[in-house]
Amino acid sequence: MKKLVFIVTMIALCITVWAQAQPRKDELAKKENQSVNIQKADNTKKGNTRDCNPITTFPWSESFENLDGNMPECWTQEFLTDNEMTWRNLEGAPDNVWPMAAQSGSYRAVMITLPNQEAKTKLITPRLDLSELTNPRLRFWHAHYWDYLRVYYRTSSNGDWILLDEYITGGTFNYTQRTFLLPNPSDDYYIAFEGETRGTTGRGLNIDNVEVDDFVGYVDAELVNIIAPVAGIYQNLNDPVPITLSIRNNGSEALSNFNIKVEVNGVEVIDETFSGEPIPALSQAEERTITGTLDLSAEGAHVITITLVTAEEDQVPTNNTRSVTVTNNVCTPVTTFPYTENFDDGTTFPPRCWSITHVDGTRWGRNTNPNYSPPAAAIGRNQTTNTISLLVTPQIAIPSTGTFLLEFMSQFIQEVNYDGINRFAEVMI
Ligand SMILES: [Ca+2]
Ligand SMILES: [Ca+2]
Ligand SMILES: [Ca+2]
Repeated sequence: MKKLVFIVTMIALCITVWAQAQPRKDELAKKENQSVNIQKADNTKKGNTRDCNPITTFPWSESFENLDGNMPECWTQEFLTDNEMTWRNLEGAPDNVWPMAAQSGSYRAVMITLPNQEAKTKLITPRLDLSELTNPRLRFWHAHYWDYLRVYYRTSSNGDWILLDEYITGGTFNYTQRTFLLPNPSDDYYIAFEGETRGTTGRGLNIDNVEVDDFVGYVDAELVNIIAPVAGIYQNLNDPVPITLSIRNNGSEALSNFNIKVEVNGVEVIDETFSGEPIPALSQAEERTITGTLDLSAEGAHVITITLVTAEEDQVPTNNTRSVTVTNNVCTPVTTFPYTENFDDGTTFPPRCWSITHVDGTRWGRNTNPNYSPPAAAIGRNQTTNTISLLVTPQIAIPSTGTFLLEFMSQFIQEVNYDGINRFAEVMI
């Protein structure tokens, strides 16, 4: 018997030596196939769920570290294409993988094919018993270029996979963390990361730091953006100015118990209890217009600072406040003549009480080229053909008697660049 084992070993060694002596062009493919076979065998052994108890202790996480390059126990893989390509536990960047490292630590799960190969494989977590959790939350990091990633869950080992999210537009070039509340928790729950490699341009799919925990008692209201008022210079803001906010609830429970505090130049002008529909837990940003409005009719710059103040302590108070500056010019009609604007004062453009209407993309600006009306002129420049923009004077109260003359200096410059595609036209006043 010992002799037989020896002979078999010698034959295996000979095959290995022969394989190593093959031409270089076959080597990469062979290496890949070998590692696939090893992983398949490994998965069969380690992915055998008969020996795997469900995960019942949370937070639960998988960092893919300290596994001697094996995939973690009780994770399984499901091949969806004839090209059975496994997810592997990789360090560094073999096979041209991008990114070239793990998200943290040294290892992550990677699915990559050789150039011109396409494959689809699900990497499936061990069985998770979520029955004791109030708000089971999934977090994971992923990165991939061109290849596709889809994330699924199922609520029993023979249930249908249900799509949680997909990342299929160009890729996620740098590691990005995703967070989800897991729907329909059960005691036989699985999450699948489905990689789809897409031939020559893809550089592999990377997953790291998969975490499932019970997301409870967490408060984080975020003021994502002040949608209105929009920062800028306005004229004669005499009407009440509405406030529209983009609010995201990063917390674990629906958010309704908070106040919106508004200051203008450091003076509180609104402290309103939120009265709209509650914003769901872990929501997308939602747009809400509050009841209070602003009086910005006074002349000058108004720094508007808005803060969300939650009833329970906010875990991330740094994202609760945003500011926007709205400058109001109180403009009265021009009544003194002659009236002149030479665009030479460089402090603001357009000059006070002038306005610009971007009808179709032309940009008006001030230019100090000495060839123009020294030392500066208003320049309207378009970079595509046939665009229109209006540079508008202040309101002029022309008396009903007398004769009033409009005079302006202008120059039209047109350049067509050598490839004949873009046209740069300038109008100078
Ligand atoms: Ca890791
Ligand atoms: Ca917050
Ligand atoms: Ca001038």
